Amino acid sequence: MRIRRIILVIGAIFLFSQLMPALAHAALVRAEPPPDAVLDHTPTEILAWFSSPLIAGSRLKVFDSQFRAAAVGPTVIDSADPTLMRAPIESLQPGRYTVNWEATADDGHVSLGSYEFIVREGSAALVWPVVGGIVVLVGVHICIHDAPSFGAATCC
Ligand SMILES: [Cu+2]
Repeated sequence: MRIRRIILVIGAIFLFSQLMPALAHAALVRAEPPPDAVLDHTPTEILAWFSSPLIAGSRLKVFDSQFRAAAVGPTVIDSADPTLMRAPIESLQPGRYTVNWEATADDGHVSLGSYEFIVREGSAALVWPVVGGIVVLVGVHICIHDAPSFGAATCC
């Protein structure tokens, strides 16, 4: 009975030691924008958190539905949280986007993955014409109101 127990313990230690390197690989834990998110506004930055600390070589890339690369700034590993990598991104048109991540864990092993998010048609494109319309209306109002007292020369 004692020998059998010792064999079991050794077996468990062996199994655990085999699993350890696999645990060190970096897996995506969460991201901002999150996978499958539907956004009203274009994101300004892609953030991705992993299950283990990352080292240089880790990177984020973003592609549109036509597989064209979106303008993404250099990927950096967050100085306060080494499990977080982040990359600034230029304004995105409405559409479906794929984030490809390549995570180099601190054991040197590389893992890859991707997820999608959607930038919804609308908000940014709708807000500006409305704001422009208000500005034009206010301008016209001031012109008409001020015209009699300041004379035609001050009117736009
Ligand atoms: Cu590894």
